[in-house]
Amino acid sequence: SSSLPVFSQEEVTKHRSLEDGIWVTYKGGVYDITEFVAMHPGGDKIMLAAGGALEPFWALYAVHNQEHVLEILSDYKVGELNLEDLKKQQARHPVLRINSLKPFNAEPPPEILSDSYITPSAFFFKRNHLPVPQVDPASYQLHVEGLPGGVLTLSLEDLKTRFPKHTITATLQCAGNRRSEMNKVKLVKGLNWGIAAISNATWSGARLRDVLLAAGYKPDVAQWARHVQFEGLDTDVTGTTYGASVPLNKAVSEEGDVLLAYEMNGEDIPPDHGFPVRVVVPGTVGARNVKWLGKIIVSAEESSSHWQQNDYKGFSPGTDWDTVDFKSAPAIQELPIQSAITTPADSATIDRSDETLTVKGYAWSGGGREVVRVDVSLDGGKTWQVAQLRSSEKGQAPEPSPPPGRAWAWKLWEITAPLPPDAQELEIVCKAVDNSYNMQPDTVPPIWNLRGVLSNAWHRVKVKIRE
Ligand code: HEM
Ligand code: MTE
Ligand code: MO
Repeated sequence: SSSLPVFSQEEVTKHRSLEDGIWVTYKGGVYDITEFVAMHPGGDKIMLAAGGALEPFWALYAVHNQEHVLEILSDYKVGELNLEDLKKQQARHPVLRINSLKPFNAEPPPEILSDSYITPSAFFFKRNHLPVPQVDPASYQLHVEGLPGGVLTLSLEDLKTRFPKHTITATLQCAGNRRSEMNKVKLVKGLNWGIAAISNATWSGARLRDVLLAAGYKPDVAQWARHVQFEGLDTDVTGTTYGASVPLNKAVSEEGDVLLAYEMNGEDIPPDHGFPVRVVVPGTVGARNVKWLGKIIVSAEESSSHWQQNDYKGFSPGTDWDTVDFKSAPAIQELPIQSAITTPADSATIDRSDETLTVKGYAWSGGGREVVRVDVSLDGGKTWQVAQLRSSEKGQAPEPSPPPGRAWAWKLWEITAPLPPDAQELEIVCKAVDNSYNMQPDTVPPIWNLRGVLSNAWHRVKVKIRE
């Protein structure tokens, strides 16, 4: 194999169509699979990997963990990937739909979300306000300030060895998820996210509670302190860092499960997701889950950052940019009940001969509230059926129910129903219910807001039936 040419990722990514050829990479090898695509037993899905790595897809479809699959692949080898690109590769897969390149913001195609309960890190949505900082794990320091004991400074090693390692499964959702549906009602300010600015992962690290206790936290601190502020190591051109805060009681509660996470899905957190340490505040809007964490400050005040004070707040549909007063609304913390349909895609065509239709999606609620039901309609909301919920990978035993108030992870749902006999078009709708019986609003206009946050109306998808 040493005689094969070496290619850059850029070169591989140019090959994403039948005309240009279809190339993929696997464990540092480059493969031209143009001829194989039409023979693939798994059909069109193979095109999702075009121009990128196979690994994250094969993590979703375990059927590929077989000798004969690797033998087929080996027939198509055309070269090696250069070493630098091999190292960088996993973080940014070309299947991601890019919302902005600088800073990097991207979401996966929706159907990938419901293909696995745990979202592979390569497909996890990426939301950055500022350039991704390169942090050297050997010299990394975390400062904990504002407690009577003075400043506590921890290395990555300290964090890993001085505190018990705790693992949770938690869904992160950006406040701007589904913003594009608000944009259709009336233009809003912000990245035009589809329905996939939400993902689910396992996170491991030290409990924030344990670190605060080690830094001198005692119950009497709660007499003056109300918030825990976080500062990232990412900065804007003026040197200002990303920042956010959460209520002190969430941070110190034994049931809060707030982590200073150094692992995502069992591996070091990838650079895009906050390497080497991010705070994971389960049940809380993505924006408070500060990445590349540099500083923790226990305080009487909320974070003074732009993103805590003048962004990530909800307003009336009647409020515009001339009248908005950001001081008048609280910072978003827990998020409302949410669900969406990941397949079929909007304006897909279904064959009448299929006889049944399978609809899939996700559902999640903030604040540790558990999703207890998802209703699906095939007729725009006139009649409803209850979908099947799942909280583990397909084919695996269901996870035990989380303790009340600590349902941090989403549920995937699915329903297979007969195609209505006379319809030529279907309007598929989903809505979820959590254990406080919170439900989603049926339309967007009453919840429209100028920043396009908290977009959680019933999700609607129209499909055509081909006779
Ligand atoms: C099934 C090969 C890429 C999705 C299979 C099977 C083979 C294969 C041999 C049948 C396995 C068996 O039943 O024993 C390959 C090769 C690939 C590739 C050589 C790359 C060059 C992909 C990608 C995806 C994918 C990128 C998804 C994005 C699937 C699915 C099935 C499948 C969903 C199962 C189909 C079923 O259950 O009937 N593939 N595959 N494959 N493949 Fe791939
Ligand atoms: N932390 C830092 N330091 N910088 C950021 O820009 N973005 C926040 C949050 N933490 C951000 C951050 C926002 S708005 C969201 S939605 C989540 O990170 C996204 O996390 P992810 O990129 O791991 O999906
Ligand atoms: Mo966000």
